Amino acid sequence: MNKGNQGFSLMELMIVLVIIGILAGSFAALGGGLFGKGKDRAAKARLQSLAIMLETYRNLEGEYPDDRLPASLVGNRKNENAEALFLALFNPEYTGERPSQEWLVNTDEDEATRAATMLQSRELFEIGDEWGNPIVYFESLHYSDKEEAVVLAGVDFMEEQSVSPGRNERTGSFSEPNSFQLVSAGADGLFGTDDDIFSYKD
Ligand SMILES: [Ca+2]
Ligand SMILES: [Ca+2]
Repeated sequence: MNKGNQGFSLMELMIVLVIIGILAGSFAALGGGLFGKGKDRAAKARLQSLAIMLETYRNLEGEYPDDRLPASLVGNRKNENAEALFLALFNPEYTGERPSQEWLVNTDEDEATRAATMLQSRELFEIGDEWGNPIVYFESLHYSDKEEAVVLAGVDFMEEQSVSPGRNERTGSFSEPNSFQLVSAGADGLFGTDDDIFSYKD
């Protein structure tokens, strides 16, 4: 038997390795894309379940949670309406469904002067999105002139951004004029970009 036919030549091996490399690369890209989309879906689902909790809250309490901190707790003026939403949903007297404690973040790392919720901690948490940034909450009673300073988690730094209630692009009037708006900064961790997620938009 000719020695040259006994196995793969070096050239054949290299071709096979290149093909395996290309296939592995495309599977990784495909998997990454699917994973990214899955996280977006989970983020949207989180906003939707939070929106249902707010409707439950209104059924039980007669109004949506306040998006302002009580005067006794006003601190660094950052993440305030996200913190107000946390205080409302973790109020010991509230009997409806609460967000998972796994969702809680505290990107501005502040504390209340007293433990104001059913949790032992004095931390002024925010309800966070899938990427660890606060979900911004606007209650329709206070849309006018509302501007929220939000501290973003970032990767190695703390970044601050100002966020205002969303308006209809055509008419300029506030979206959801009789209820509330929930907004996540999305995968890029910045508000005002295309991947932002809204409770009131598909
Ligand atoms: Ca906080
Ligand atoms: Ca964004």
